[in-house]
Amino acid sequence: MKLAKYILFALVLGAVTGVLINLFASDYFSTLDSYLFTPLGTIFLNLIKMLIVPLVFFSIAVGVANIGDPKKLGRMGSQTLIFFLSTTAIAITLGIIFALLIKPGVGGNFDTSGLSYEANEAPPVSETLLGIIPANPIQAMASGDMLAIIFFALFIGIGVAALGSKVETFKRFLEQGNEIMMYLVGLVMMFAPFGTFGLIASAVGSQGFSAIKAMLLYMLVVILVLVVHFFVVYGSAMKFLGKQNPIHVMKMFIPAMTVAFSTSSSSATLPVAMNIAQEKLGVPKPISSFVQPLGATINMDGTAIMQGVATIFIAQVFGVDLSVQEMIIVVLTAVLASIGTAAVPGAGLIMLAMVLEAVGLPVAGIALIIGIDRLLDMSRTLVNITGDLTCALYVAESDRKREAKLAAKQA
Ligand code: DAS
Repeated sequence: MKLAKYILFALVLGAVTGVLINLFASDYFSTLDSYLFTPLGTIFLNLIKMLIVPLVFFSIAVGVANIGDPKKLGRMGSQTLIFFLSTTAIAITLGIIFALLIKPGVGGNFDTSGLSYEANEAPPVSETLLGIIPANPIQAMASGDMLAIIFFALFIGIGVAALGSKVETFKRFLEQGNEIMMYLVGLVMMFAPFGTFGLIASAVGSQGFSAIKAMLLYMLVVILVLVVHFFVVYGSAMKFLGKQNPIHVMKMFIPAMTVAFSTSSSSATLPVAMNIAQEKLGVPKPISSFVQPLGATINMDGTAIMQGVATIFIAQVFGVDLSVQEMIIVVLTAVLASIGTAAVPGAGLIMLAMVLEAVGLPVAGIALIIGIDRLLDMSRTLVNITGDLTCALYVAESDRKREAKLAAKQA
């Protein structure tokens, strides 16, 4: 927990530094950013990113090999997917409801003339889903294609489980590779306070306060829904489904939350999140290494919340009244969009274009929110990664209950 205190201190120090420079020394920001903040942040980000692909590969392959029983794997997979899709649907519905009630896009003097936003072509969801099967797994690893890496590791794990003692040495290699990766995550986390300081100072220092003022109500609605979803939906799921004390879980998870907040990247946070789940929260390795990498890639409740609020906000700014059917389309599209959202900074905005197009809203409306999106991205990534942990706690508890029942039957 000592490290968590240092990271939190670094986070606050970075934010205060960013604000002070923004207020009193903005002329020096770019120099400080180039020679101090960005280098610190980049060193930390690259150290973590260096571990993601081998960690995800080793941990999923070993996890699936240790699960062995395909029925158990199938049950775990369906529980995980049902949890992910339902919490994401709840998230976006909350976003829509709060935006309809608070009306952040009504009354503000938003100048919509001349707005333009070049939507990066988001890959169609069908392409994302088909792309899960890697034609070239080495290429998938080289390009960090997480879904393809997960699929390939799953297959390797199934093969190792099926061949059993014949491939004992290879299984030991995978287990030792996973141990080494987990150790290196702990080592890299020693640098987290410096990296967090640099990333936050750079992100806060680069924000124009005028943009924040104009979009304050929109930002407050997104943050309010993120907080409600985090404490109410995840808190209840941790307590009633994961049978864990939510306060204890959230305290233990602080280092991962701060890495998510400072990097705005679920995939960069994944190694730390898995390390905490396994070492501090007792989630069995096979479950943590299946649920969390999958979640970091396809489960993004925080992003879905932003997409729900942003869609209603843009509709209000442009004076469009969405029908109930159109809102249902928004929910379905955003759930699909969150599957296709890459676990990197700003990816949620790219998929927002897909949601807006689905209900005929002007994609140019994204230009209204892009200026302050980095600050919101930090908070929604923290929610995204916590949702994955919550699911892992639920699947672990459900597995524990099942094992206990089987043991009682055999007794
Ligand atoms: N930053 C993304 C993530 O890593 C989420 C987003 O862009 O909305 O989770």
